[in-house]
Amino acid sequence: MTSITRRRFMVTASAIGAIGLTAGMALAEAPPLAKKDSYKVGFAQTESNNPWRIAQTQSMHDEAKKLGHQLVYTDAAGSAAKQVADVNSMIAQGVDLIFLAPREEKPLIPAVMAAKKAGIPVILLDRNVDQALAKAGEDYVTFIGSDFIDEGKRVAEWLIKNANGKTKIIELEGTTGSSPANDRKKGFDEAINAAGGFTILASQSGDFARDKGRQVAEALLQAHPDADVIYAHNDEMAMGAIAALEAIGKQPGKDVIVLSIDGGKEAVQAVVDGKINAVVECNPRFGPKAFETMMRYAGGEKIDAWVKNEDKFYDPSNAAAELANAY
Ligand code: GYE
Repeated sequence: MTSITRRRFMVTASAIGAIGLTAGMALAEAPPLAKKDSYKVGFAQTESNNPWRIAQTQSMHDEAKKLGHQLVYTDAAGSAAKQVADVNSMIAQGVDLIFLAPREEKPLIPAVMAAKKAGIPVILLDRNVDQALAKAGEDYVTFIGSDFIDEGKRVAEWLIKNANGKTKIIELEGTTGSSPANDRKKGFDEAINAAGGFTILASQSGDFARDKGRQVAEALLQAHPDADVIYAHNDEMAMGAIAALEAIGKQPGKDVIVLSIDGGKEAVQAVVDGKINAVVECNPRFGPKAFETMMRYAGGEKIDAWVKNEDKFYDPSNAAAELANAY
């Protein structure tokens, strides 16, 4: 580099830096977190209508308390618009960092960007945002959560091995536009289609909710009375499907194979009782990993784009033994 080009390079670099800082424009990196003994931290929850969410919230509260951090908690009550408003209110309150469980992949992008612009780092918990619109390490720090594609695939693999001639599937999808619904469908459908011999008769959203799941299962069972497998993207909808089956005199787990994801106590008990055939766990106890990741970030460590949770698998071979450990 000649001295002229070097000088020009330095001028350009500092000009970009100045613009970036004053205008809050596209910074190359997620906002830093200053080192402190205790933090005021936001946790923007999506809803509290199931044991999974309640266990996650409890775990966040417990860990914050244990470590002496203040937790500013909001519950979006199932509305992405409210969740965006919740994040904006956390920004206004000047929290140090925001843990965000984005209800859907696209609608929460403005919240992530608003926090970034305000210089507040965001850690995504349990659900992800659209990867074409926001990036780990740039727009938010990292995504902590399970491999949802693999969860769906593990359900499919169990079915392929244990179907015993049952091949006609009803799929109950999670919240439309959420990363676990998208990915649990992708992982399952791809593996099932690759195996051959199975038919997905219908696939419809039950919004990860018990009663919605029951209603959708009821309607789909009526339209497809020959269905002999129900794959639900979470336990709540699986429990709803069990109620729908019992209401028409079918035995869940026997006449119709029931498969689920989450692995809460009620579902693991249903495996023991023979009403659910297999469940892939999705661990909701995020507190320790969330705060540990935050502290590593404050310490200047480079955080991977994805901090992965490992999930167990429950079927009749281990459900009774694992029941006590299920949330
Ligand atoms: O499976 C479901 C919850 O985002 C992984 O959301 C989570 C899912 C979980 O409401 O029960």
